[in-house]
Amino acid sequence: MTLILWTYDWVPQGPRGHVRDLRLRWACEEAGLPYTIATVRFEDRTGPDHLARQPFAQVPALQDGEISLFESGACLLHLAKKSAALMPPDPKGRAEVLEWVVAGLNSIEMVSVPWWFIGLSKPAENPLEGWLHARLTRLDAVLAHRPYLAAGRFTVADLLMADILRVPSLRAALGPWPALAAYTTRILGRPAFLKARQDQLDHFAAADAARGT
Ligand SMILES: N[C@@H](CCC(=O)N[C@@H](CS)C(=O)NCC(=O)O)C(=O)O
Repeated sequence: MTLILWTYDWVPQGPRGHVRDLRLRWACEEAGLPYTIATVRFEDRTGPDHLARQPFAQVPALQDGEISLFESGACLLHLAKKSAALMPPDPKGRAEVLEWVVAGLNSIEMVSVPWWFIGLSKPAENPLEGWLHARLTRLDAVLAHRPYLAAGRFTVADLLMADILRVPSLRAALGPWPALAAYTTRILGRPAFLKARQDQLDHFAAADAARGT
């Protein structure tokens, strides 16, 4: 069964290469899972069809036969159950992957996205700086002693964490955390990531051509 990954047909230049359907593309590429890309017109994202698949009018969403899912973390865990390339089959390995996927979303991205957003307005001081530093310091300490977050090898937890950490302003801030910087560079060097990223850039470039912009 071919999986369907939903994204927008078009987004402005800024987020290209960072739209979260990339997490799903990357996972499918790692696992060799067949998928196609389906699009909702950016202007139609608050229409009833898209709200039925993503209640916050966002992307990505995933369709797997009768199953329709939103939230990139939920979609990644769904994909991970299909392939040992993304998550080991043993209960201990699965538990570790689950905790680190949730940690990526709820302990790192929960801080990093608001930190990034506040930073866009270039305040003299970002009030979330200390909070983010504390989280990155702890994560750096974990990765100083092992190459991967869970199960002793690459899993979907690393895919997600590296995608969270690759926001440019965050990567620029990784200097004080050498293990974190090295980890992010290493995970982002994976061919499946490079392909997924290029495919997303090509997808939005094709949308420009179709719109004549
Ligand atoms: N928690 C959601 C966040 C999804 C999200 O922020 N999607 C962005 C694209 S990367 C989006 O759709 N932004 C448009 C909007 O929020 O209206 C997830 O991980 O799937």
